[in-house]
Amino acid sequence: MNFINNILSFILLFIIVSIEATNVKEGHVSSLFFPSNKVDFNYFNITDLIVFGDSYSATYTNFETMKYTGKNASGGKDWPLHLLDLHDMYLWNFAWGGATMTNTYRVQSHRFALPAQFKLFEQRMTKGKEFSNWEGESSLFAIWFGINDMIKSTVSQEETVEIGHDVVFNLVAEGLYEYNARNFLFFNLPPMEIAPCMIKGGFSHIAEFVEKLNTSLKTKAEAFHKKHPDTNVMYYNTYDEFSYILENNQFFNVTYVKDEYYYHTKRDRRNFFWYDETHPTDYVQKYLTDDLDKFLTSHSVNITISNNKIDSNSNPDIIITNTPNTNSTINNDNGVAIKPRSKANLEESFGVKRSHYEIFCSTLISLLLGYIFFW
Ligand SMILES: *[C@@H]1O[C@H](CO)[C@@H](O)[C@H](O)[C@H]1NC(C)=O
Ligand SMILES: *[C@@H]1O[C@H](CO)[C@@H](O)[C@H](O)[C@H]1NC(C)=O
Ligand SMILES: *[C@@H]1O[C@H](CO)[C@@H](O)[C@H](O)[C@H]1NC(C)=O
Ligand SMILES: *[C@@H]1O[C@H](CO)[C@@H](O)[C@H](O)[C@H]1NC(C)=O
Ligand SMILES: *[C@@H]1O[C@H](CO)[C@@H](O)[C@H](O)[C@H]1NC(C)=O
Ligand SMILES: CC(=O)N[C@H]1CO[C@H](CO)[C@@H](O)[C@@H]1O
Repeated sequence: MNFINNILSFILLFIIVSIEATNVKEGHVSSLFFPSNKVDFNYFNITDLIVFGDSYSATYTNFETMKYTGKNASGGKDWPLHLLDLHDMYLWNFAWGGATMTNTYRVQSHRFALPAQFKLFEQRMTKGKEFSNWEGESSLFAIWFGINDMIKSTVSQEETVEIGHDVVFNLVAEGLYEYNARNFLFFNLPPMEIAPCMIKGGFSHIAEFVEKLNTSLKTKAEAFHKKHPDTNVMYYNTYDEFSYILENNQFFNVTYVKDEYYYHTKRDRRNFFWYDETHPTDYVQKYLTDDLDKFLTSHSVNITISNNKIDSNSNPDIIITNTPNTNSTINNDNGVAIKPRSKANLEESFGVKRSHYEIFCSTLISLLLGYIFFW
């Protein structure tokens, strides 16, 4: 009897240890923050979000007016609009579906590959241009690329990473720095090896491709910060956050982690991880954004600034139109002013989840230890 008990407790212990060991952490936990030696990162002082990317980030901006439409490939809001819900900011979004870091390794050029997005930024937002009313210290520059590069590149993985990241860092990040950008947010690649498009498309070695892109991005982001120590450089780990959502899919009510909502539109979209074969749903985008917001908040100095841009926009009922160089409107095409959130709201996201899990684990472990010691 003792022998069986012994075996049983070892099995139980083994199970608990392996649950702990394979447990993926939320994205913000393993994300990296390289702080400026000159200006502390103050999330509460950030009034402008400037985005470069592909369909994961796109809100489809009219580059004449810089208004965005909210058109999307996720069924709802992508992360920039979710982040605006959590943190009142202007959005200047250059991202476009299908965009790659460069056209040089594509058969068919994309109209808004990263160099073209950067050129648009220069034409619309730099000194003397129509939308130049932003400052480096209160602007956050986000760059998320690589998914289409994995699909479209005609050169080797190594060359793709080298050529693509040369554009990201030497053309765009350096260029933005010259224009006084000081807060950089680089997104790594999510686990695209499990995306239906990769599986169905018969792409091989995608996990290796993701790893190469992520490793290079991390190294280059750190090197960029070393070269410009007066910048705040952030490396946000979408890979871990997506993995975390998939691993804890029951908590997130994401019942279907393989099926695409696109083929089951009668069901509830919130229960799907994938909207279609390439894109996660807007709900997954929301969970990602909650974690990103947590990351940004946790690295912020907490000096509350009385800022015209935000204070004058505090009436959620006013109908707004987008006017260049004003400090009282948010450029939302739907004409709805975005309600500023209080600091209390910023802190609420997911506090409960972690602690329930921790309580569960520690209770289980103490029960087990008690059992072993007393028996
Ligand atoms: C996202 O796209 C869907 C249809 O493609 C549309 O119904 C929805 O309004 C869009 N979401 C936003 C926030 O514009
Ligand atoms: C807030 O941003 C402004 C630029 O808009 C900058 O001059 C100021 O130093 C920042 N303040 C803090 C406390 O970060
Ligand atoms: C999951 O569904 C339950 C019940 O409808 C709800 O209370 C909970 O907030 C949902 N969780 C998430 C992350 O949306
Ligand atoms: C600022 O506040 C957030 C929570 O709101 C906290 O996580 C973070 O550590 C604080 N930063 C500093 C520098 O105190
Ligand atoms: C910014 O706001 C102030 C007061 O809120 C106002 O006097 C000023 O004209 C505004 N500036 C612009 C460019 O709209
Ligand atoms: C497949 C792979 O290597 N993914 C990695 C992407 O980058 C993050 C952070 O650097 C890692 O946690 C993932 O393992």
